[in-house]
Amino acid sequence: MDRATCCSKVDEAIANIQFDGELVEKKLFGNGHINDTFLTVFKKSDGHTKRCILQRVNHKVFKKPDELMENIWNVTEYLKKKIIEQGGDPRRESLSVIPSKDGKSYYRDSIGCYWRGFQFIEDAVSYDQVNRPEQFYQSAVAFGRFQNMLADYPAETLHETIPNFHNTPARLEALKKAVQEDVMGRVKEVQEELEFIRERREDTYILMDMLNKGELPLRVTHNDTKLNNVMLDSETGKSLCVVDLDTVMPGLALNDFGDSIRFGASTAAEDEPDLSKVWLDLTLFESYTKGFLDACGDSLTEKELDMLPMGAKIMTLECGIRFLTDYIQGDTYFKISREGHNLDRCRTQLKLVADMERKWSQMVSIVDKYRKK
Ligand code: ADP
Ligand code: GN1
Ligand code: MG
Repeated sequence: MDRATCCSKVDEAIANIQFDGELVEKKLFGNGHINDTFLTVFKKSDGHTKRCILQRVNHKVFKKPDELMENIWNVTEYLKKKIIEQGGDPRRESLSVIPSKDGKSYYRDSIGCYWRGFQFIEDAVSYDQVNRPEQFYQSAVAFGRFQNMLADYPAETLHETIPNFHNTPARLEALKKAVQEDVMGRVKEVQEELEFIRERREDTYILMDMLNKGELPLRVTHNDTKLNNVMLDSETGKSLCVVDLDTVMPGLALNDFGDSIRFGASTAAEDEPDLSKVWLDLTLFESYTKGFLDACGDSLTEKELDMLPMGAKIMTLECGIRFLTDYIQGDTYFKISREGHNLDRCRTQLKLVADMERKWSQMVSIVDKYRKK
C-alpha cells in the first residue's frame, strides 16, 4: 500500500488514539526518510492546547509493526524507570507512547496501515545539520547515554525489526542483485559508484567478521543515530531525548558511532548535489568523539575504541550502498523529493568515505586523544 493511501486514513487514526481534546491542527512534521510524522494540536476541555506526535509506521519497511511497538513500549518503560532513578524528568527525556482507544500501543486502521501516538517533547529541537560543534557534542552525549542506560536491558526480549539491518556484506549482496535485475535501466549511469564500492568489497566484512569471532560485543544499540533523531533542550542546548526507536536492537556500538559521523560530521547535507561542498569535518568528528566517549567510553572495550574510525567508514559506505541500491531499484525504500535524490545521497556518502580514507591518521589521533589510558 502506498504512502498517500495510508495517509488518507489520518483522521481515522486520530479518532482511535487516546489523544485528549478536539483536534485543531495537523501537519506533516520532521524530515525522516521512512515513516510519516504529523504534528497534531488538540484543544482540551480546560481551554489549553496540547501538541502530540502521530506517526504512520511504514509497514513495507517494518514488516511486523506489532513486534516493533512491543519493543518501543518495553524500551521506553524501562528508560523511564532509569531516568526517574537518576533524578531526571521521564516526560522530557524519553518518548512516551499514547495508547490506542482499544488499549494497544498502536492502531491498525481499516485498510491495514499502522499508527502510533507520542507525547510531544516541548521546548526541544532537533537539527538536520550541525550549526555549532557543541550541538554535535550534545547529540553524542545523548546517544552515548542512551546506550549506557540500555546496557543491562534483556536483549533476548527484543524483536529484530529489520533482519540484517547493519549486515554490510548482506547490503552489498542486495546491491549486486539490484544491479543484475536493473529494473529501471539505471545501472549504466552508476558505473563509477559501483566501481568505487567494488574496490572496497573487503572492507564490508571487517566488523561483521570481528563480531562473528567474538572480538566485538553485541550490545543493545539504537542503529539509526542521525542528528535529527536527538532532541536538544531549546533553552540550555543540552542533550535531552533520543527519538526514532524503531531500530533499537542488538547491534554494534561502532555502528551507532559511525552512523552519527556520516550524517553529522559532513560539511554538507546528506543529499547535497554539489560534491565540492562535501567533506569530513574533523572539528565535528572531534566533538562527537569527545561526547560519545564522555558518555559511554568507560563501557567500550579496547577493540571497540580501536575500531571507532572504521565504524565511521563502514557505516558511511553501507549507507552509500543502500542509497545506490534504492536508486537502482526505483526509489521504493527511502522517501525522495526529486529525481536522482537517492543517487545524490549515495554520492555524498562515497565522497565522505574517500575523504575519511585521506584523513584516516587524523581520525585515529582524535580517538587516541579522548580514550582513557
Ligand atoms: P522517521 O522514522 O521518519 O525518521 P522520527 O521518529 O525520527 O521519524 O520523527 C521525525 C522527526 O519528528 C524527528 O526528527 C523529531 O524532530 C520529531 N519528533 C519525533 N518524535 C517527537 C516527539 N515525541 N516530540 C517532538 N518531536 C518529535
Ligand atoms: C533512515 O528514518 P530515518 O530517516 O531516521 C534509515 C536509516 C538511514 C537513514 C539515512 C529504518 O533513517 O537506516 O541511515 O534513513 N532508517 C531505516 O538518512 O532504514
Ligand atoms: Mg528519524
